Formats: sequence, C-alpha cells, structure tokens
Amino acid sequence: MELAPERNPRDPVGPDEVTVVVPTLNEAEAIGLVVDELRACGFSRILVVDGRSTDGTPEIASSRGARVVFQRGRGKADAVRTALDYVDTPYVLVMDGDHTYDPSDALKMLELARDYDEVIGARVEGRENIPLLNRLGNRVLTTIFNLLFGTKLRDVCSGMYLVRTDVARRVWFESRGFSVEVELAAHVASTTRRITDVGVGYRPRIGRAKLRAWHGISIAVDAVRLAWRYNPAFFIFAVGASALAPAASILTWVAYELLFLGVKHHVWALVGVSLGSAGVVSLLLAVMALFLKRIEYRVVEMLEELRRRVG
Ligand SMILES: Nc1nc2c(ncn2[C@@H]2O[C@H](COP(=O)(O)OP(=O)(O)O)[C@@H](O)[C@H]2O)c(=O)[nH]1
Ligand SMILES: [Mg+2]
Repeated sequence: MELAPERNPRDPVGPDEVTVVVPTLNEAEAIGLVVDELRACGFSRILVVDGRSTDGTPEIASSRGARVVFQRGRGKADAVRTALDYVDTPYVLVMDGDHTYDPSDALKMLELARDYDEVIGARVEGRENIPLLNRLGNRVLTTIFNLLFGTKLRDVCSGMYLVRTDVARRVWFESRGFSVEVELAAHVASTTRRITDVGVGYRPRIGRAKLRAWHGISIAVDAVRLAWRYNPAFFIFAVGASALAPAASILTWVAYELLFLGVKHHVWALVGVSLGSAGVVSLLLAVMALFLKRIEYRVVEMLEELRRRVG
C-alpha cells in the first residue's frame, strides 16, 4: 500500500485541506460566479448548504461542480452547523455566497492557518459596501469584543473565516445563543487564544440581502450577551456606570438654576451627587473587571504556549 507523503507541519495549508462552506438562500444570480471563482483559486471541495432556495440556486451550484446539501433547521447559523456533518478536511472556510468576498483573499488567510485556530477575513477595503446599520453594529460589537477579550480583531462579524474543523465541531456542538461567528470567536479568544485576522476586500453584493433588519438587532443582542456571559462583573458595573448620564443632566440643571436664576434645589443636588458618585465608582470597577480578565487571558495564553512547546 502506498502511503501519502507526510505533510510538513510547517508547510502552509493548501486549498485541498479546506472545505469551503457556502450558505445560500436564493443566490441564483451570484452562486455560479462564486463557485467558479473558488475553483479558479484552487478550492475543489466546495459545499453549498442551501436553505431551500426557490430560484434554482442548488441546481446552478451543482452544475458548476459544487456539492450541494440542504440545511437542517432554519437560518444561516443552522446551515453552517449542518455543514460540519459533511466536512472531512482539517479546515473549514465559511464564505457567503453573494459574491461579496474575493476567494483570492482566502489564500492569504491559509498562510496563517497552521498557527491559529481561527483566521477571520476582516473587511478593511470596500466597507462602503456594508449597509450603514450593519457597519455601525459591527463596529460596536467588535469594540466590545476586543474590550472583553483583550484581542485586537477588526471585524468579528465577517462572513468569511477559516477555522480548524475540530475546533468548529467542539464549539458548535451546543449553542450558547450567539450568532455562529461570534460564538466561535468568543470560544477561541477565551480558550486557546489562537485567533487573528487578515485584511480582505468587500465587494458590492449581487442579489438581495437576506438578513438585513434582523442582523442589526441580533448584533446588539450578541454584544450584551457577550458581556454578561464572559465578564459578568464588567456587565453589572457597566450598567451601574450608566447612572452617570442622569446624574450629569440633573447636576447641570441644578447648577444652571443656581448660577443664572439663583434658585437652590437641595434635594435634586443630593440626588445628582449620589447618582454621580455611584456612577463613578461603578465605572472604575467596570474598568477593573476588564483589566482582571485581561490578566487572566494573558496567563491562559502563556500556559497554552507552554503546553504547545512541551507537547
Ligand atoms: N442556507 C442558508 N443561507 C442563508 C440563509 N440566510 C442567508 N443565507 C446566506 O448567507 C449569506 C449571507 O447573507 P446576506 O443576506 O448576504 O447577509 P449579510 O451579508 O450578513 O448582510 C448569503 O450567502 C445568504 O444566501 C438561510 O436561512 N439559510
Ligand atoms: Mg452578504
């Protein structure tokens, strides 16, 4: 029996070690082009996970050489989870099927795959092609994510990311209630910490968006849930710090009345000062909660590094 040549673990990951998972829902206009581009970049294992399109998307995809399966459940998240039942390569690249991502950017992501559990394709060029509400939501969520996990990621909600199949299987086995992208990134950032991103372009979408309105809301919910789940102390004190807003308005009004009209509001002044003090203390504690968690993550990172060198 002839054995396959042993791969050098330092060689970059090749497209043949990757299954490209493309979730689709009525992407007939785009999917043919997307599959062609992927193949032109050397990806031969293309798995289109369809959400029961009615416009012929599955037929077009399979006529261009992709494997097509139908998803369990509903929504893009269930589609991505379904895909794992069919993947038999060490890596998975998830990519939207609307022609927004350029597969040649994915090749840059492969270069980092040996050193990381997850590589995100961060949309740095063509951001104007992301709808405004999503752009704002993505920025807020990414900022909160980085604060919570002490990471420096640029785009946690990207629709293109490369992940080790075993890691994805572990994480997506049970849902924690986040969108799949956030769930995966949060898991890696809080355990092995081997997560990074590569700048990629974002092109105008072909066809109509499927998730738009929902998306903004689910991104906001994800941000709040992340804080609550991964750093409850921060969450509680951040809520407490919001007392600073009413405190500032009350004190401004009290000061105005006193300085310009000579009216004294003793009780309101007391309320304002109390709220303000509680807010300041909460704010300091929230910042402290972030720093403590960062120290924890740094220790986790060092232990992981040590484990890798020994093992
Ligand atoms: N299988 C499946 N794919 C979906 C579903 N909803 C959206 N998609 C696909 O997921 C990708 C991203 O959706 P899109 O509408 O572009 O959302 P956005 O890029 O996040 O604004 C596209 O390829 C869609 O066809 C779904 O319910 N099932
Ligand atoms: Mg899209």
